[in-house]
Amino acid sequence: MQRPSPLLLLAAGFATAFVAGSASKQVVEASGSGVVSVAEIDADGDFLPDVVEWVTLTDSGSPDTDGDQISDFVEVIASGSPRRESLPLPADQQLRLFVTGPTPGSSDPFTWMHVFHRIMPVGGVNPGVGAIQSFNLWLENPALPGVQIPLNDFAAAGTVYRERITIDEGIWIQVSVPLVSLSILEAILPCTIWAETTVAGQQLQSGQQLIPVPAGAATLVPFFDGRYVIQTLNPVPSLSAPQSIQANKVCILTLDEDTSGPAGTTYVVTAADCEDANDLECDSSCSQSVGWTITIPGGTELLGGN
Ligand SMILES: [Ca+2]
Ligand SMILES: [Ca+2]
Ligand SMILES: [Ca+2]
Repeated sequence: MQRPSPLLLLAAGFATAFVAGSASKQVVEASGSGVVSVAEIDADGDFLPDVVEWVTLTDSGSPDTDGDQISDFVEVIASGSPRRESLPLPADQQLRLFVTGPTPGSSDPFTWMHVFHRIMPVGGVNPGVGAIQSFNLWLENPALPGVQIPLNDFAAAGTVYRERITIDEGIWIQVSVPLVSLSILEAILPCTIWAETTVAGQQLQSGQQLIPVPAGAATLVPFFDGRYVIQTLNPVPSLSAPQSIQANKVCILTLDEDTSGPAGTTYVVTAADCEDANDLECDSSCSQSVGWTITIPGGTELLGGN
């Protein structure tokens, strides 16, 4: 019998964190916990926590980054274009998953997983939170092609639940769970964490690609016009002043599909342009990323929109 790989053991431990945490089934209402966690800090009140706006490349100081009168939350949950003016997308049952890293200088060392739903009325009737009929979470890694490692028991101590009922944009739900420390997460990179849910009969999927970069863990963010940005999971502390944050340097990458196999679809970076994102600077070494290859379980289709 083959011994399980260290990767599988690490990932199993990752899943165990959920199982162990489920014993208490502690779900904390944002307003009732008494302790404000990073998953609840939402400076601009648009329902996306500041830490999530870092990985979505939206402005945590503005509820409408691109000023097109459509809120950041609505554009992000609908896989729209929160950084570029655009027309409204159809409002429907929706799901997005994000993983964020610890904030430099914070006493909270955990990475977090955030799952957002938007639930819309069905046939003129608002089905409420009970419309969520099934929920699955799993992790995939290119080293274990075709294996879905379940992370199913979606509750842990410190879980944050937030809900907002809007007039014509549905019910918004956030469930955020503290995961492992960043160093443990980095040990199992690269990987993709997936969520699949059934809402009012519709099956929805959302995935977050996590990759190792010199600054730590990062994610691939759909940016605009089929291009992507590699963004760190958390702000990177300045080397000279650890309590301050380095400029968020981004490169906009063009990916061309290369090969497809059991481990996922492999893309080659064929162009890397510097472009401002919310006044963020581009890295002068951006062009060096041309020629990189990135393998994504399931391909880019399910990573969301722009
Ligand atoms: Ca916000
Ligand atoms: Ca915002
Ligand atoms: Ca907008």
